[in-house]
Amino acid sequence: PFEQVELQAPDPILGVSEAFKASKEPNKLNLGVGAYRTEELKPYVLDVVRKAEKKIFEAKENKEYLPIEGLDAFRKATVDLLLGPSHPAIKEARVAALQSLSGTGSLRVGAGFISRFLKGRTVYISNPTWGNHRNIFGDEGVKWEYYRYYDPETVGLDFKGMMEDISAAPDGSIILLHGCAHNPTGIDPNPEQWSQIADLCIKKKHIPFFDVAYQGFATGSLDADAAAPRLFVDKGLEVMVSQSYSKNLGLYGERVGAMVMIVGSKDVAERVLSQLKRIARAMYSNPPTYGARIAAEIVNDADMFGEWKTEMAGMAGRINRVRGELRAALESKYPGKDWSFVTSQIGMFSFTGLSPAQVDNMTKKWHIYMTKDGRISLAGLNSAKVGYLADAMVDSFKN
Ligand code: PLP
Ligand code: TYF
Repeated sequence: PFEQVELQAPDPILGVSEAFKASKEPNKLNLGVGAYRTEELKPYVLDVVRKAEKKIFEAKENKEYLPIEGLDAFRKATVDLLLGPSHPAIKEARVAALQSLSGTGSLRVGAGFISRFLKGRTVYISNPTWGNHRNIFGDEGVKWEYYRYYDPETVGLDFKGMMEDISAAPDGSIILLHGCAHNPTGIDPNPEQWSQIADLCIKKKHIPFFDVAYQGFATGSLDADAAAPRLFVDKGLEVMVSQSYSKNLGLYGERVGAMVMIVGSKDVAERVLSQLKRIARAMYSNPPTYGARIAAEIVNDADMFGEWKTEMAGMAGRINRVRGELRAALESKYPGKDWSFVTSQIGMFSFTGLSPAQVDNMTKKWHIYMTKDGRISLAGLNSAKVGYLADAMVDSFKN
């Protein structure tokens, strides 16, 4: 029965890490996956995470199953971070929050909810978007379509196209939006544009679904980076949100996140949570304890929360510094071209506009590993490698 199984192509992003590992070139550089590296290009465990781990270790907590909905202290922390702790929706108890397996697992539970309770509706995703969105909705049998997002002419947002496509979608569609630091383009709507998108969702009775994977990584501020979902909730929209702590707490492998729905009443929230639990039960039964304890310790303790904010601003600051250095290097090596996009884009990534053939040149000739769509992760770059990267980009653009 297994003879007919075909070989599946590697993930277009995680496959880049595999290729990088296999390379023996001394100059090799991995700008593929969005994972933060130190200036020494080493993985980084936050000091505040180590501190929380020590507390957890000393408390000698047991390893019992968590409830299906997850750790209460974590669920409180995650909603507080998303909306701000004094938000009226929290007081009104109209928030359903399920701890789940980081951003991906949370999105998958959300997709399961759509396939059961919003049957027949289509999810609209940006073109381009994080590649796994298509798999996640597709594997739950949820139909998806693209809305226009990126304009290669301006290397900016195609706001007009985006609004036209969201307008043309059937009433009551689900509109997937990146909370901040859009992956892969690094281009977000501005506050006025967000407001117009929210008003259009109200008019069309659309359901916004925010994928919040980079809170704190766009500006370095948790509150500023949650402005878009907060605006939508404050305008009275009911929203779905997936949250991830992979990047902002550096908890990639611990799988910490949540599927959150802000709905019209406490009664609806209770019923919605009961169904999210039912979906999780068949998928993985209950979420892992360790990472959720870390996140909860940090967010629910004023001192550690402050330390986290400082370390997060440090990570965002290092990325922004190499952004500036890369732009300056490119401008000096290839003055005829407009490189302003390097610093106008935000978050972990830069969407360079390199074509697939030019990306091939980056990898084959320069051993710089990156995704085929021309995205580079600036979190994997340091000052020492900026000049080398700029040389490779200039060489690739000119060929
Ligand atoms: N959504 C977006 C836009 C992402 O870039 C990522 C990757 O970090 C995720 C979701 C989910 O990642 P994770 O499952 O590690 O939280
Ligand atoms: O876009 C990225 O690089 C991150 C990491 O299947 C990631 O979102 C990439 C692919 C994937 C899971 C996480």
